[in-house]
Amino acid sequence: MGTTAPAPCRAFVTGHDGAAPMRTQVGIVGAGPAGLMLSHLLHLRGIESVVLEVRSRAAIEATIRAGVLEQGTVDLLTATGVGERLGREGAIHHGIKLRFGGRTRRIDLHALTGGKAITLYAQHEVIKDLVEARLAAGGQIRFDAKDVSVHDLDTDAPSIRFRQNGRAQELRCDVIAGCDGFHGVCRPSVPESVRTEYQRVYPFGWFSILAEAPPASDELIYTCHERGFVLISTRSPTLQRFYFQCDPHDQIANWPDDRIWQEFHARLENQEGWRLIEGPIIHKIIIAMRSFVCEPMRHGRLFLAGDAAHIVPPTGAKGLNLAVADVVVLARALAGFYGSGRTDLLDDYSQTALRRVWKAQHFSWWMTSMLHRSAEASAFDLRRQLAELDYVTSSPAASTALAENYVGLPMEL
Ligand code: RFL
Ligand code: PHB
Repeated sequence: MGTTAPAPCRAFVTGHDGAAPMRTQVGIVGAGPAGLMLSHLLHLRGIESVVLEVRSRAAIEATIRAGVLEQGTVDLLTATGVGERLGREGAIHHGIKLRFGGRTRRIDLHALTGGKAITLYAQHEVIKDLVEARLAAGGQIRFDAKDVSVHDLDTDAPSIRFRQNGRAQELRCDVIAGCDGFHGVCRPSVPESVRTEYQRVYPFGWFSILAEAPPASDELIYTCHERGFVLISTRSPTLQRFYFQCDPHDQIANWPDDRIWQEFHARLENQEGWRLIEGPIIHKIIIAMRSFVCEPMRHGRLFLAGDAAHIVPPTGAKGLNLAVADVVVLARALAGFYGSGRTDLLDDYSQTALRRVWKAQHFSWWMTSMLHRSAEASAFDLRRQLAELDYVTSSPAASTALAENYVGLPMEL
């Protein structure tokens, strides 16, 4: 990075068809949790940004994804003034359950982590809260920004080109944050010769449903059954989120509602008298599962954050939380850059973020392999898997390791 911090400047909106290009300090691609949270944190530090989002506001506010917020994510949203509705509507869970071999055991997150917990609050509600906060503070989010491309990354004056309402526009900035998710344009804009990608694709996926039903359990249940994994989660007293392990190439059309409920009942019911409560299914989706990391997370003036740089299988509930942890590191580094011209924090961004990313990768891979049934598993593997679950749920040392990771490692660990 250059050694002098550019002076702050106000973003203004004009096309580049003959008019002056727009200018801001940090150009952010993507209005997911990473992009919106970064814009919010930068605003609180007096740094300007413009967010460019390919989809409409209605679309991003309706996309159903994550549900589990780590303690650190909740604390950050609260401390930065966007946690009011989360505090009212989020459900705090002090434990999770693991079900295997016909029994259910509880991991007491609260007791094992010195009072921490997780909060169930849907990702699209976090998105709504952040969009509202940014717009109320005069922040610029350009929805429906098409054909976004990033340029001059290895200079001090990178730029983003896009089309809006059919008009070609350019946004000049000091720094670009690539927060455009796994399928975005920022990561592929880093030359292949300077990035390394680490990947594991799993031979199974998750069939996910939203059902209008009362809660099936007061806490999440992660189940390892001989027919495959099941997760019982929740969204509200009237809406439940359930998942079962499936073939990632399966088709939703193969799963009429009756067959879905039969599969849940077959995998969940045991001698303990618990029964899943059915209700109308209002959403079905099949999710493929992969672990992925791109290194480094920075190229010149482009900084990648969140799913643009890494993907975890959802079993550890880490993706959104990792995206937030990345932008905490990035916002602090940018504050150092604009505040005193220091560039060391930006230079360290990738290394600092990756330390936490790889720990979350390990945890997500571990939870996934411990809880899913693989077609290639031998009788030995199955016995070993049950022994591991038995150990994890009965040894205080092992349960503490699970709990500490599940509620979230400290933001910069
Ligand atoms: P996102 O959310 O994908 O946002 C990227 C945004 O960029 C936009 N975009 C572009 N904009 C402009 N130009 C382009 N060319 C663009 N290309 C894309 C997109 O429209 C989008 O708005 O990435 P971000 O911000 O990094 O956030 C990551 C999280 O969304 C993701 O990791 C989580 O949803 C993962 N995840 C979970 N994470 C948790 O922490 N806890 C959970 O409980 C949890 N459960 C889950 C999950 C993900 C799931 N699915 C569907 C993969 C459960 C599921 C089922
Ligand atoms: C969810 O509620 O969507 C959810 C919960 C836990 C996970 C993944 C997803 O591990």
